[in-house]
Amino acid sequence: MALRNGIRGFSIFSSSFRNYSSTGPVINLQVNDKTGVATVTLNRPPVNSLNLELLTELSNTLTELEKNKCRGLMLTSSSNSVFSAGLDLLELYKPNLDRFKQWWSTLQQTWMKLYGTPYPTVAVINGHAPAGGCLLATSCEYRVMLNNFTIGLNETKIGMVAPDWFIASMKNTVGPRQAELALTTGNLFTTDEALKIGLIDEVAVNKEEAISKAEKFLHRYDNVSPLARALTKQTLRKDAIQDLVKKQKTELENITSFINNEKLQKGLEVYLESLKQKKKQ
Ligand code: CO8
Repeated sequence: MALRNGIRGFSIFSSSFRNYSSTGPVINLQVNDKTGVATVTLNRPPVNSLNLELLTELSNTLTELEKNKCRGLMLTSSSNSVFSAGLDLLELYKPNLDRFKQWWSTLQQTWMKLYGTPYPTVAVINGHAPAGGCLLATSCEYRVMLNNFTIGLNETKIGMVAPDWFIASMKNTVGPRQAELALTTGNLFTTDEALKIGLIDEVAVNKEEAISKAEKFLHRYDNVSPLARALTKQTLRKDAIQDLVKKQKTELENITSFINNEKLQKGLEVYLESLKQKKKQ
């Protein structure tokens, strides 16, 4: 499938999962023919939670971009208030185990692809980015965030443990000291706080400015050999990726055997209910 300039969604992938259906393409892809820069927009209202369908489309988009020699990627959201709410908690709550396994493997694959792209990547964070939303952002090489939102790995706050590769992405971004503080407290950082600890690189007042800052970052590579750049990035990031390659099956087995743990399921139920209650207030 050739890339073209213009927004399109993938329709070739199965999009009708029982109880998980969506009304349209959950990923929009726009490629600038002149620069080769792709804008990938997460489009799964209301909060871009990462369910199987969204992750499958994102993963396939990344494969397609790599095949088509993409020169840069901007990852953003179609929402005005949420970049991504992270993993879709409904995939974790009382899951169908076959689907659950497929979902978790797709999450692993998507992370490995995004973290290891040969081309430069920027997250244009135009809304809240908790947990898996923060993972997507920290998998990119650069982050521009709008004011008045929050970002962080809040897993401990909701009684979960972030997998090693979530932690690796955070460590790679803010360093071990800040990562330890951020992960153990489960803190969600405001835009200003995130800037202070290096969790984001720049702040923008609106999406237009954020895109312009992201493009400026990508232009830094105009006179850098794409191959030398890609090999250097691979060298810097390969340990975390190889670590997951080695243990992806074991991790999947472990998490599958743990997912129906009564306490975990009860905790999820309470948390999902609290999100609903918050909405009513
Ligand atoms: N998954 C599924 N549904 C969600 C999620 C989610 N992550 N987040 C929100 N929703 C739902 C809400 O329940 C609500 O549903 P409904 O319309 O049916 O009532 C709808 O989306 C809209 O949500 P809000 O009203 O809360 O939207 P706001 O715009 O007010 O707020 C926020 C947006 C700030 C993103 C807020 O929704 C929020 O805080 N969400 C939860 C974020 C979160 O804690 N995510 C953690 C996910 S877990 C993860 O990513 C990593 C786990 C790794 C370990 C796994 C080991 C097992």
